[in-house]
Amino acid sequence: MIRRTPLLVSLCLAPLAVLALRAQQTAAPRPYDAARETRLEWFRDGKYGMFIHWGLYAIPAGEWKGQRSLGLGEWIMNRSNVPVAEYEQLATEFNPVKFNPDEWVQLAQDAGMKYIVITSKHHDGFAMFKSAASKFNVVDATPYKRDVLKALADACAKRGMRLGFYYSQSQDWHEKDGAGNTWDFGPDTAPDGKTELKKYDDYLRAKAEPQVKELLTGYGQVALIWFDTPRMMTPARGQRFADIVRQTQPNTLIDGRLGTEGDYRSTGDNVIPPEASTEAWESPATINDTWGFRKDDTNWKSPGQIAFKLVDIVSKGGNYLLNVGPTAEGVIPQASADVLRTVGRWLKANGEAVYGAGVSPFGEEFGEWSSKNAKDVRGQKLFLANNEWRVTTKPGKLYFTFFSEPRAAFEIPAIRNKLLRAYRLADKAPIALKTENGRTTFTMERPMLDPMATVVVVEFEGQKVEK
Ligand code: H79
Repeated sequence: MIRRTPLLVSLCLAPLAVLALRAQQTAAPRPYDAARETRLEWFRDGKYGMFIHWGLYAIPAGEWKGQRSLGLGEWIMNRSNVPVAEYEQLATEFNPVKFNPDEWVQLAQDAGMKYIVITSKHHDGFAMFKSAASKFNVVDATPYKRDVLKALADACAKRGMRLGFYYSQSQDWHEKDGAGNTWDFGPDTAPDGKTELKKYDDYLRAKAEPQVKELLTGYGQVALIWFDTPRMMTPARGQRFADIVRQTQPNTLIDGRLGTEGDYRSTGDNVIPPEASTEAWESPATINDTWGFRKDDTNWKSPGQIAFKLVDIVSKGGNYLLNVGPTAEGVIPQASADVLRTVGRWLKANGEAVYGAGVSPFGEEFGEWSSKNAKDVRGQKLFLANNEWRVTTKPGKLYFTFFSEPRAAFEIPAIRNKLLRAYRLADKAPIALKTENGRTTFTMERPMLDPMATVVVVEFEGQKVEK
């Protein structure tokens, strides 16, 4: 069961939206839906996707009029209260001459990622595609004049990469009736938090709904639409978007932040739940501390950290949607590309433990709830994570991934199936299993083959683990 209230989201969203998000994330398991399960097949197998946050905010890159603007790069218009008329001027400077969609797709492939999700329109309201619903778009408002989503869609189609679009359906700081721009247009709601002060449905019908329809008609097969921050999204409003998606491209997935039920659950930003769930879910995450490019953020996660999060997520039944933030010139920062390629090389040798793999049959390896009444930074019961190893499964196989060298012989958690043999995944070197008093252990050769993460496959009799 996924159950958490993301800190950033709780800090930032209007209280109503927080309730909506929380309700969605703690909803009871849903009835089996065969059509949904079919739509989800590639997603469940793929496990690892590239998120791309790219927009006008890459130009200021975290600095407005010589002043550092703190927070997420793509939030600069909000954090620095930039008036619409002034922010629009950024479009006249957007000319990403180094944008090479083939290189981006090649990077995702080298990284071992199976899908790409790119911002088609973030909260700033700027469309990275040609749109008849708003002139504030990359073709009509910039000197570049080219539809970057189309170029990326073509490159993805050519290379067999699935492509989805992030679309901020609710917040649109460019529009007087969109949610979120309080500095130009006043608050979205009265102090009661309910009475709406903007003609929100006018905005939805005039811009957001037509643009989502455009995304689903002009760019080939769309893997998914990634909605975000469902402020003021009643279930009925959400349903209007769901209907557009289903009627236009029935196989397109809907993420968990539409405001009505989607195809899978989205965790909070950068949140990995402490427990496994068999319902499809995805954790959107940053590779540094921002989504949109910031020139001052070089706090890149290491390949080892990324590999751990990926296997951790997979062992809990989820997907990892890992973000990169290209520069205004259209370049994915070299440091982030290097990290991704290092993890990609690891996946080349060890991907069998990741792609299409099932959840851990155990769970004790995740860690434990603090027995003291401690709370974490989100105000929730503290979970003390253990990061030494994770396990994923396929029929007849357990994949134990070690992130640090076991300090003693490793005891395989008890299962009823007969254990057949063990070997290292990357080089197939056999590993001896030793059974004493019904307990089976193995000892890995030291130093471990890959200090970042070494996978040991344990084969057992039968298809499924019996406990
Ligand atoms: O697209 C990425 C984020 O921009 C978006 N979701 C991911 C995928 C997102 N929208 N809202 N939030 C995340 C929560 C935002 C929190 C903050 Fe803030 C923005 C913290 C700092 C900047 C709002 C503005 C609260 C403080 C300042």
